[in-house]
Amino acid sequence: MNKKALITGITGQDGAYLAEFLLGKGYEVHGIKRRTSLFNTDRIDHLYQDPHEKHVRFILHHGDMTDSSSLVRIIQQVQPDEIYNLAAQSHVAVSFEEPEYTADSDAIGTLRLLEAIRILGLEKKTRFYQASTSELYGKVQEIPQSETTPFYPRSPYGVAKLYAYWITVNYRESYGMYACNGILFNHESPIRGETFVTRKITRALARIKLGMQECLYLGNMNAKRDWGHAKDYVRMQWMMLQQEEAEDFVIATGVQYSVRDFVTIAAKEVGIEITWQGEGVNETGIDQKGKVIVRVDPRYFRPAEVETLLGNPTKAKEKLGWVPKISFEELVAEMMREDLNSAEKYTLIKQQGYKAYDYKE
Ligand code: NDP
Ligand code: GDR
Repeated sequence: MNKKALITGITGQDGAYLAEFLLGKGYEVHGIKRRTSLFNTDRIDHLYQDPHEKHVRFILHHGDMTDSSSLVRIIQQVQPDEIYNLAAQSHVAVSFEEPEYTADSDAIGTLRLLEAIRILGLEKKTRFYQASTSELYGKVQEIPQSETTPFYPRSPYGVAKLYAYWITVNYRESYGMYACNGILFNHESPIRGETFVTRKITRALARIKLGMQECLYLGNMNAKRDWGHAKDYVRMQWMMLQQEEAEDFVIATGVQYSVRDFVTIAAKEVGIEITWQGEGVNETGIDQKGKVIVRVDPRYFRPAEVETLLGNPTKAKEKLGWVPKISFEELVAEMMREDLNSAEKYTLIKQQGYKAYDYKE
């Protein structure tokens, strides 16, 4: 019998990579997808299997983290061996604009899943992974951050995830469930959402390179992050559910760069040398022809900022033998290459008089 995994947030960056990874391990993979007016399955289309065929191992269910009835129904039907709770309103800046919804989906949504497991009597069968985050550290109390560093979240997103973290620990301790938190630092890829800073940068630089856009507008250029590749991080999510005992782990590279560094390194990949001038809201990035291609727009500043994050992944290395396989430079190069390809493809399609619906101007 194949093991069954249920992934919430399967249409997201991690959901797509994890589904692919688990299918490769022979799992039957079930995913929860919320109703949207368009398909919104771009990241998982290559995994789709016609439900009319025999031996289908990839199955989608309609459900929502804010709707207990759907979660209970799906878990009852699937009887999963493992649940990966990746669904979330995951954008920190947006959480300031939609704080209540963020709490409902990210905090209470996690409680709904844990309660569903309990109500259905699956505490001993179903293992639970919670997508916790380095945003829990927020205003950092220690450098680098490990499993024992105190939390100090700085956004409605971080606070919602703090609840989700502790309710996962609480259900483990109260009901003997195998439930654990992966405290993951930022991880990126060519399928990262377009409004997170890395993807925003690689997408814009590709367009600037091809003359499709003049300038890239960013917020806090000094913010520092510990950026890894999503493929390395989903492998770790699975590893965390294969242990004898459930434990929480920090997953990070242990190296940090600023947003400015990211822009400089990504630009080099496409042959653009950036010189930085000015500071704060007046900072600009100038290319070798003297053209300003990066400006600061205070619209992208957050009401409270997380200035610096740097993870200490020693526990994951020592206990699970996990080390990231993809370097920062390889990550940036891959993202840059993919965004350049998409922009080139879009230009060609447009030149032929067609519309490319999957590319946003
Ligand atoms: P994405 O934003 O790419 O994906 C989020 C997923 O959650 C999407 O499938 C989205 O669906 C789904 N979702 C959002 N709200 C609901 C809802 N109410 N009901 C059902 N599904 C919903 O995030 P990532 O893949 O990058 O991250 C995965 C998880 O890991 C998230 O919980 C995130 O907070 C957490 N995390 C991410 C890190 C990172 O650097 N990527 C680091 C640490 C933690 P839709 O496609 O319809 O929007
Ligand atoms: P983050 O990622 O908030 O760390 O959350 P994001 O890429 O949005 O921001 C990283 C840093 O870059 C600064 N920044 C900008 N950010 C965005 N989005 N757009 C800009 O124009 C811009 N300019 C500067 C931000 O201020 C910030 O300091 C991500 C998400 O995936 C979360 O779900 C996850 O939990 C954490 O990573 C770990």
